[in-house]
Amino acid sequence: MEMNRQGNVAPDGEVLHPSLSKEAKETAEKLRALAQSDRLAFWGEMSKDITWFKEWTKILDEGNAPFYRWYYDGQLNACYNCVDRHIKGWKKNKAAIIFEGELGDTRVLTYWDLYREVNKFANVLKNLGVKRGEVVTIYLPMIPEAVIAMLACARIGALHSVVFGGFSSDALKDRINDSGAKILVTANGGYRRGKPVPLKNNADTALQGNQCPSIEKVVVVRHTPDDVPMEPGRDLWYSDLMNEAGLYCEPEVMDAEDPLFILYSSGTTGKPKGILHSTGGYMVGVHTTTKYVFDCKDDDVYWCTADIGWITGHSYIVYGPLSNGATTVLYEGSPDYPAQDRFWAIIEKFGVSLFYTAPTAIRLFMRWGEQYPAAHDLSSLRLLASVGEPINPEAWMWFYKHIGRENCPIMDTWWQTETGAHLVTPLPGDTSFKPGAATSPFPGVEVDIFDEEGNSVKPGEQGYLVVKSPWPSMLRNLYNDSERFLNTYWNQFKGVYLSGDSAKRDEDGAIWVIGRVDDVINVSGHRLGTAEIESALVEHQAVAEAAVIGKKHELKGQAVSAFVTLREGFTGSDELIAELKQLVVSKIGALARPEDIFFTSELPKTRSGKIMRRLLRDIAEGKVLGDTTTLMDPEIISSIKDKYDKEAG
Ligand code: 7RM
Repeated sequence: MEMNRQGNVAPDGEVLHPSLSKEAKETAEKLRALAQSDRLAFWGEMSKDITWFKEWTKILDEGNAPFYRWYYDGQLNACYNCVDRHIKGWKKNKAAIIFEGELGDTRVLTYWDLYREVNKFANVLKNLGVKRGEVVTIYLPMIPEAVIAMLACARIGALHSVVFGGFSSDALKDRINDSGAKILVTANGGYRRGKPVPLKNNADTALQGNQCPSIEKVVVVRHTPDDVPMEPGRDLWYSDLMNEAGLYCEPEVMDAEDPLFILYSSGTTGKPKGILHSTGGYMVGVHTTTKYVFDCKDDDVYWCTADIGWITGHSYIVYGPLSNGATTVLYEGSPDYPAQDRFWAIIEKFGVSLFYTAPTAIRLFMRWGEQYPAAHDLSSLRLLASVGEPINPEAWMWFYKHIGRENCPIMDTWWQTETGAHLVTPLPGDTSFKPGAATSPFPGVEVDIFDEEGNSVKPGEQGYLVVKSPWPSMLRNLYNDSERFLNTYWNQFKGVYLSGDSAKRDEDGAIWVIGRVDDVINVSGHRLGTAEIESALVEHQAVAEAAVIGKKHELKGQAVSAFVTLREGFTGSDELIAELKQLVVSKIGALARPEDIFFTSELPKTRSGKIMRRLLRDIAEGKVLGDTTTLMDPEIISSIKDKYDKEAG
């Protein structure tokens, strides 16, 4: 039904926006009421949208908390839910994936096409000896083969471990070795702003000299015209294998609690954590949120601009939209290539109706100017959404006005790799939006904000954002590291999930996420651990010690900023700075490159020897120094500040 959808900004900044439809409003009310009256019954009801080979009879097992089990006597297959069940009716001919290459090449895969390709690649993997429960590493650009490979793994019960194509060979090597993958799927290359991304070369570097002993075969998708060396006996062309593969592969019957995938994510200390998701609960979580948060309907064209290498790509490019039988757009390139209106051209070209992107991108668009979206017909859009970091109210309003043209509500979705699916977000049926607030828990999710003692804080007070009861798409464990799983998420407050974010509630109860409380930094919506970057820096012979912080950055949210002490006999220079930046790029990837590196003779430490990064952040951001009472030597910090203000500030 048509409604007058004129936005209206209230004096306090609140945006009064009519409900997306009468139906959306009723749905939101119904979902919230059901979840309120019986949380588990709500999640039971939601699970009915999933096709189960064997219906579950038990919804939640809390016996071995926090190793929760959801729908645990049910059986299903995630690939079957995303593909097979849609080819039985009219959706057989519906576009499942619309791929737009950086060069402007378009490929459309219908559900039937996707079904065929996935079946064949599932057979390829089986022919290569991949068994249920084993791991396949996927290191691909944003091309349909990435989705095909993921779903093929799910079909045969293998776990995929997707490594973001922007990660370096070292990062790839670490992730392969942690997971013990047998097969690596990569491409001869990808595109980034007209330049080739040498994925296969990176893979070769990662594997050279038997550095990844678990890898038996490398499957290479030919995506660019570039020639790459192929190692006989190890490297195989994707197209050759597909030509020989059988057309049908029976989907494995998986238990709800069988793992679906691993995805590595940065944590507070040490190496990235292998976050493990299950099949049943994850599918219910991503299906339900895609359906209700995005109001995803059969005639929508949905576009999420994230990369498949991140959880947003897993949940909201692949599993959520495809499980809903939606059309999902896959774009390989950058927002400014060949021109700064590329996103708006894509929306216009495909008639995108649901658009999900990140605040860092929106801030970039703001800087480029509203003339770029203004030059395009964006009238197909009906709902916008944001993820990755807090969206500042100015960016929210710009998004609302210049992209949504005051006709589209904005879903500011807070969630994490660990949570699998949205946990805090408005719903499309809402009529009042607070720019900058993730707003309310999704129905059936119990979040709270705690002080140090585990008491709920008062409105206006900042505290730890926690989840008080289990939810279906929660991570099940860290791969091969249960102890770290318990320590990171569950040991601060008993029986309560610690997100690592801080937040506050306003007088109306709306939740405002503030940011990380730990040593995780957020660069353009990408999670990086300070520890990873520091250990890359100290590998340089000149570096004695390094402290990395996230410094406020207008576009990226945070920028990597490093404080470095040098070994005896070395002095800081521009060349050394360049070398150190390059070292970080080669160890982790370009997204971790430090924006600035500052040499200092000492780092501020506590009596127990911990580097106080928070004080360094105060210095870098030109703030008044916070509490310095726990420092071993308070003199040091003021001398660093003086030197910084003189040289860098
Ligand atoms: C989905 C994703 C998770 C971290 C999380 C937050 C931050 C994400 C929002 C947000 C404020 C949001 N997974 N974050 N979404 N902060 N508002 N809507 O990003 O594992 O890569 O990162 O991202 O700090 O803990 S992630």
